Amino acid sequence: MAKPDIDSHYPLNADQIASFRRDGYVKLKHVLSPDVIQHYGPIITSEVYRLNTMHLPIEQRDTYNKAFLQVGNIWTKNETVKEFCWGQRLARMAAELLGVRGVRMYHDQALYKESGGGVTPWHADQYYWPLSNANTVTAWIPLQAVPMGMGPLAFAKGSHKFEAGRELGISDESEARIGRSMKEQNYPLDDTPFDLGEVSFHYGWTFHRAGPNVSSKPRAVMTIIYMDEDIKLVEPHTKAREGDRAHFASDVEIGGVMNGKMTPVLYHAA
Ligand SMILES: O=C(O)CCC(=O)C(=O)O
Repeated sequence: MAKPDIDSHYPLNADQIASFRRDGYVKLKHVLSPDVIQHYGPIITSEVYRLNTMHLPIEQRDTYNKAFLQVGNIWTKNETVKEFCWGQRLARMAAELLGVRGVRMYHDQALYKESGGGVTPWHADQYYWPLSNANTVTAWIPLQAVPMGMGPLAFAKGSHKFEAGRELGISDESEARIGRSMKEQNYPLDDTPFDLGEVSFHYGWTFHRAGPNVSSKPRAVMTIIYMDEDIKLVEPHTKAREGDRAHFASDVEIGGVMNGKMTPVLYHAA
């Protein structure tokens, strides 16, 4: 079967770019066609269940593990998933939203919120990443529509400029403390469904969460994390960041550009 279109240009207008930079995220419709989702979705899903190592019943897990099955770096294990992650459309959008010449892959990560899966507590992704600047972006790519009952990703508008709470990993404490401070600081909550083909992009420092999946089906989502092609590795300092360095940058020197074998450039403006 011919490869469905994951490469053509998705023209972003000035308002969409401005709202990403002002609000810390943007939700965009019709980014992926039903054909693309039908082609890649089942392959990603079968890799998630093949590679998943979480086999405890939901009620025996902690809050983090109740939120989703998490399987990363699938691009290194499956050629079709690699093809999807290498798609030029999403990578170019990431570069244009960030306003950089090019982006590298940081990693991919599938996040499957099972039926009965719990909330994804408030957090900011960059807490986990030993990276030198804020030009990082997660593309959150639902592999079906996400109605409210499945736990769509929700954002605190403008929160990427707010620093308190960045030191908290995903936990009951992050849910309580960041949730409280987002209310106190009056950051509006954007908690809305996703259509089929809609994709969101959020900065690494944007605070976000997701509700539980009260539907009878899993919420299948792929994410691709892109970063400025010139971003550097910084001293990890925390256990979580040491883990990321070991996974994604074992061949990069502290202070050096993140140009190791796990983090190739995916898009560079001609
Ligand atoms: O999918 C979720 O529930 C959380 C996703 C998330 O935190 C992310 O993609 O950064």
